[in-house]
Amino acid sequence: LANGAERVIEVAVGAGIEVCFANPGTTELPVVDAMDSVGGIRGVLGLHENVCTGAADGYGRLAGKPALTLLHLGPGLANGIANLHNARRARAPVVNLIGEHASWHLSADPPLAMDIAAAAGTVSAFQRRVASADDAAPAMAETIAAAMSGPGAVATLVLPHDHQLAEAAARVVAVLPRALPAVDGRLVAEAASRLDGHAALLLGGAALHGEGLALAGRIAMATGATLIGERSFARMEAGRGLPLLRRLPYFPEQAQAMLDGFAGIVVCGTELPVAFFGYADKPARYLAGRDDVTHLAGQDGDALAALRGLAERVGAGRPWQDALPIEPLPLPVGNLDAERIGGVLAALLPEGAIVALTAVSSSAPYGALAHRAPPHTEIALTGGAIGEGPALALGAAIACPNQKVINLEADGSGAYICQGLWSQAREGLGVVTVICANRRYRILQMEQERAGTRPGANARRLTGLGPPWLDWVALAKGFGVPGRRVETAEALAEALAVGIAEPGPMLIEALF
Ligand SMILES: Cc1ncc(C[n+]2csc(CCOP(=O)(O)OP(=O)(O)O)c2C)c(N)n1
Repeated sequence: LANGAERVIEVAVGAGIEVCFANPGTTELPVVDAMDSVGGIRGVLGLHENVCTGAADGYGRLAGKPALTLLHLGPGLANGIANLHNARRARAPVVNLIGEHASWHLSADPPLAMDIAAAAGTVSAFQRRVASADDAAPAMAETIAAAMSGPGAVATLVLPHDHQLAEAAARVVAVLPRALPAVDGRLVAEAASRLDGHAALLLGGAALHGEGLALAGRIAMATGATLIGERSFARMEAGRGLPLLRRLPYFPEQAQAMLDGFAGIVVCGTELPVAFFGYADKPARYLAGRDDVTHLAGQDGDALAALRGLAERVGAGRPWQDALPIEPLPLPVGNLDAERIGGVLAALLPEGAIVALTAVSSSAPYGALAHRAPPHTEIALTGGAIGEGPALALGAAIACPNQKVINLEADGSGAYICQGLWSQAREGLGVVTVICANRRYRILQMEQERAGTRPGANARRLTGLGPPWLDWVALAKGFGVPGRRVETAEALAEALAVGIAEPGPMLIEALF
């Protein structure tokens, strides 16, 4: 005999789920106990719900199957929403288990009661409330299926406490994800006719790694088209020998200029590119008004099938080969800046590493060099909600235990979620966090400079991060992670080599 919570865990384990990033409360304790009585799930405690949800995002992107999150009622879910938003944008498969008050107690309006459905609705492609203990297993099966449908989705199950505890009949349930929509053959033909040496293939989603990227490389070799990667990508492979992707710039006039340079654009695995923000005097929808654009597959489409069709159509045979041999990168020297940080990382990166690229204004120089580093995987901030790096890295390291994870993080962003370091230490994960410590919200100051506003006292105080200055080595130590502060490229290289060699986590404060 089993209770509702145990049925939920049984279904999860049966579907191949192995990890639960949790921050439980009283209403989730039956699920916690069920993880022990049923077995098969590794519980990972996050000291803030955004650690749990960001880790589930990173895990889902790399494992290709969902992790669970276990969050306490509406307030716990609310704390995790920013990174569920990033997960939704990444099309990462995530299954949220949200405890709820006993169904008979809810009408008493106890202090933690909140409109869970409203909160879940902003980030979930699917949500369901368990109606009885017997409903727990089928509800869980539907939720997992929703998370695994299409490229992946955030799906949420709300579990009233009484239904978790009540005895539940054994039921045979099937997890039946929805398949990806079929590719339109006419679009494939149209796309094939557009691609030549003046055209570009703008890629996102599954087109940025593995088979998708290899197919894109073959298509580029066959047609001469330039490959471009979407800006806020979920998972991308880069490095020597892999197809070279140009990266779409952040600022709209630069992105527009890049895309305007091509006659004929095929978009596959992502939506038509738009600016991060709308500025009255700047471009916003980069491909609007053009008649030489084919949207072959969107972010919920079957990018792989589309590329397979396209490769066949253009007669793509030869795999990608770089036009010129790529020399290993030299190690930069001198005082640190974003360029030198990117240079040191690209030069020392071990093959097969995973780089969580969340350093906002300091990430771009690394991106420009990534093609010259050994082959590796990058995961980025998809939804622009900062404060995800250490959590993404946590999830990535659990999904890929044999790969080194390096989180290139900014100090402002890292301060949202520094307790993620504690979970890295507790789980003994090989994560190196490099904090690009420019001691300000630099991107906001850049935006102000671009807007031509003269910063007053408030503007300076609200975009500067000190005094007091954050002491990242002390913060890391407090969370159980050894740290070093460096101010030169030479010292960064030395510290990074140590971090890469050590099995456990390490933090490097790169001050500039
Ligand atoms: C959840 C969330 N809160 C606030 C913002 C607004 N915001 C965007 S960038 C930024 C500061 C970035 O500073 P930092 O992380 O230090 O990176 P830098 O710009 O210095 O490279 C802020 C506050 C956001 N994007 N997401």
